[in-house]
Amino acid sequence: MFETLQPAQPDKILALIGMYREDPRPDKIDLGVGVYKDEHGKTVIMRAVREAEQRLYQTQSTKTYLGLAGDVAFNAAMVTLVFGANADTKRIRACQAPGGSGALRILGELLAKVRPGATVWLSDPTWPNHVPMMKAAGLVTRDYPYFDPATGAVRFDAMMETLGAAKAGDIVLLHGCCHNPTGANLDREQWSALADLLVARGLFPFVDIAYQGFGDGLDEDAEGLRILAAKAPEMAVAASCSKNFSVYRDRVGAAMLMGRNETEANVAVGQLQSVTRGMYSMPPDHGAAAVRIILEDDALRADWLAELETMRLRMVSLREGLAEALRRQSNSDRYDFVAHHRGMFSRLGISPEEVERLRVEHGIYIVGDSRINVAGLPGDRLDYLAKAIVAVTS
Ligand code: HCI
Repeated sequence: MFETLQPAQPDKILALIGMYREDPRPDKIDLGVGVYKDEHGKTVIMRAVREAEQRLYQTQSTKTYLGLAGDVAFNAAMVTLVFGANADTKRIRACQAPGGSGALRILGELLAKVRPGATVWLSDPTWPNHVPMMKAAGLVTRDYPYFDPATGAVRFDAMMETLGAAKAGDIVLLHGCCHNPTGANLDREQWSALADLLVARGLFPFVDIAYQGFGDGLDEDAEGLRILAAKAPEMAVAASCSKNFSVYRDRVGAAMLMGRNETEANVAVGQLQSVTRGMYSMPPDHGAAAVRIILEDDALRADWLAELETMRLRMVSLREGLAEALRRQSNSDRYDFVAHHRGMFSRLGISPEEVERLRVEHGIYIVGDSRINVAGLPGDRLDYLAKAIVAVTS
């Protein structure tokens, strides 16, 4: 059976985890996979998640099936978290999914079911897994310009021009906040202009929001998506709890869709559940149950928000620290964009060979496209890191 198979290409981001682990150098630095780490380099379980898990352990009396949509109270709480308290919830439906990735894939499957072979536009660059996920769902992928490596800014005019020429009915995949891998994001006016364009051209917005709360704040990070929701007749959203609740391995996410009216939204979510039935039936419960307990309890929610805000502010300050260190070491403002970017990532704009030299010569691990995980930055060794970056690039 398997004799004709060729070895699969490893996931380049996940492969870095193993390489870093095997590196014996004590001063190695891991800026690879997108996982939040504290100042000790640890990905800790958040206080509210620990407490919610304890409550779950004490009170859960059965592990019988919940149903295709998963935990319906989790789904309702996620709709409010993402779309906001004033959302038109009559037209919005959600289905719990195994992580943001699971949400992306099942929504991709649903869109391909509605419109076989439809085109989905992806930002250039985008999270590398977007491409195989959308293709596996049966969609055709194309790129819209997004990032200018020379300035570290969004190529907004070029993006609008390309999307302005897309066919009515095409799907546009957008990063809700904290763009992965670049860290460059749209501002409020740009979201608004983009929403007008999508509506005018009959394009379908599909938002991937995996880092809500890691950029400018929980509500601020959802602002673009909410601007879209206020203007667009229909949309889809893949939300992840992996990062903002730090529940990576528990696989917690939500696939959401907004229909033109309540009837269409109900039919669409029913079809989404028939997609999951054909793939894995039901999502895992544990992490979503913990998230639901937090979101429904005022005190736990407040503690979660406080810890999330500490994480966010740490990343903002590390950005400022690295930008300053790079300015000092390079005697230039080439890397100032690192301080203006938001979220877990920035793309430094150095070559794959320079990235390789950072790993081999300095034990510094970053993704081949020169994406750094800001949360992995060592606050007390930023000049050491900046010096190494300057050394391999000059
Ligand atoms: C990231 O690092 O971009 C997010 C984490 C991730 C990476 C590769 C596969 C799944 C998740």
